[in-house]
Amino acid sequence: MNLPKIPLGSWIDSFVEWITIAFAGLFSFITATIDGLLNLIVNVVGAGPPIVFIIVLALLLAYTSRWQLGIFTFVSLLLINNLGYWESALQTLAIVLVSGFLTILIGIPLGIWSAQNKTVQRIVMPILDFMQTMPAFVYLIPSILFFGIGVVPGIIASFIFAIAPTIRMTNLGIREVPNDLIEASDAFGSTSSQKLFKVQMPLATPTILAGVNQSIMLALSMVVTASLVGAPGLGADVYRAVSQINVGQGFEAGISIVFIAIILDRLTQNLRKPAYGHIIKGKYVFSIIVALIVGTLVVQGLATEKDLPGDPKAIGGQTNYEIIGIEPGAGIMKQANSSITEYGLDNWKLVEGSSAAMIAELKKAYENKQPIIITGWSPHWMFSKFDLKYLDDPKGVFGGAEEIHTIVRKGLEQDAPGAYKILDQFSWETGDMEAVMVYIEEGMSPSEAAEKWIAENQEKVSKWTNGADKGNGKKMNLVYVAWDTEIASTNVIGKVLEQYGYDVSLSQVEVGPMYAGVANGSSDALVGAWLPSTHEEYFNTYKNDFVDLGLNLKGTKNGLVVPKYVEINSIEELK
Ligand code: PBE
Repeated sequence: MNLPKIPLGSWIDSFVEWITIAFAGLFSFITATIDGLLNLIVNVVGAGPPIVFIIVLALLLAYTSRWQLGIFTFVSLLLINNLGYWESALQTLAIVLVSGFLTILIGIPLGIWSAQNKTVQRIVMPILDFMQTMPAFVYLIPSILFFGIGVVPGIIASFIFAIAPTIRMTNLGIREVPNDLIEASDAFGSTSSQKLFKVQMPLATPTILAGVNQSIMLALSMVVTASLVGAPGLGADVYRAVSQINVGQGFEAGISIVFIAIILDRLTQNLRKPAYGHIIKGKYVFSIIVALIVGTLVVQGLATEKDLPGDPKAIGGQTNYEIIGIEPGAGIMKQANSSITEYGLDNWKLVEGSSAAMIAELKKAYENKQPIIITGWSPHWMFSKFDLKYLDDPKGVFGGAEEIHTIVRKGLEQDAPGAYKILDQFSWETGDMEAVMVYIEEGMSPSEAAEKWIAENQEKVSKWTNGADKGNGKKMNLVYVAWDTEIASTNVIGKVLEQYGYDVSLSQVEVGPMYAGVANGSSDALVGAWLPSTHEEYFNTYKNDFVDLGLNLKGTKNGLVVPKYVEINSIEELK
């Protein structure tokens, strides 16, 4: 059968585009509210020196879950602080608390509603199944378009992923209230709200809280995923560690997440029946906590009228002092961080995420003529699609024009001399690479774009394959990172090798793993080594374990990029 492909993807695209425009106002309201809530929490928990918060939380845990848990909380939080993950831990805690709060706010009423109404239940339950099984990553994509890069899309995606248990357990809890009790309350003539609040809810509370506890745990499990779109915290630390193959850092951040999970789990499980509830009444303890929170807020409100420095009309105020970055392990991220120190841009922060998320953010800002600063590089299709400019970099932090090198594993020359020769002879110009990138941006798949470019540039390609032995089905693996430049080059050279008889597979990985893969021989080659400065560190770490075949392209550039309508011209003007 030869049915045409159903354009499901493009329908979803148009639908999302429509929502983005139609509900722009609502989305900015939600973004601002969640951001505000989050800052509030970060400010309260981060108000005093860490030790104050540590002691308060340890006492609370001891109260709800016995003294052993109190000691565990005290020691594990001290350890997190000692390892240098305190700020991150607070961010993560705040993210989870906000997701948890939203879950309760929306999940419990929905659960009650579906317990009272069969039709609602029939509609809600399959939707919940869908929400839980759809890979959570997928929610990130529209979330970026709706809420921009940063913590908010991360929270929304976590919330969608995590809300199901709260709704389900609330529904279940209320339905499980024994029928004779319901009949009794009916017989006494209670109204349905009396029945709900005096009979059903109190009896269902343990089940509902178990659902909330599950939701909070699920939200915590989303922190690493959320960091892909720029949510800060321990999740971002883990992601960075993966990106740079930093085993030690990954473990430290990971164990910090485990500690937080244990603390939150025990706290939410025992909140209703505190271990020492018979000694001090729960309501006193919780009043003290509330008083502490309110007190901190009041003191802070009085002390901090300051807000961010400078003129709100200046670029900093308009962009929230954020430079939109890409994958944390990218060389350009290191350069962007040193530009912040070198130019003394103390108020600014670099948002980590991914190239795709950055581009989405650029598109959105560009359509609304809003100022934005991104980490940009050329060749790149964004320069042909948007009117952009590099900010001058008088201190040369982003290095000068660079080369892209081809690097292969040791032993490839003996094992696959033909492929080695092709990789060695592979060389093209920025215009070539840009053409492939534009094809992809216009909707072709990377492999179609590569095929099209190859068909149009037979002469160039024949110079690469000149004198090389055919592949005869020999297997070849190429590694690359999902940067537009590398997607283009890797697909082209992959296709050329394939057309020359090799059985080629492409693996998309993070930056560190790309270098490590070729160095340890698990991959055959990479064609995206930006040298000498962008990937200097990775190159130096692994240079004795692979073979550098020299450049395949020259004349690249990295820097901070803004749309032309932004009125500054130099990084110095960010100060
Ligand atoms: N880039 C594109 C990469 C190299 C290729 C500039 C984003 C980097 O910064 O590592």
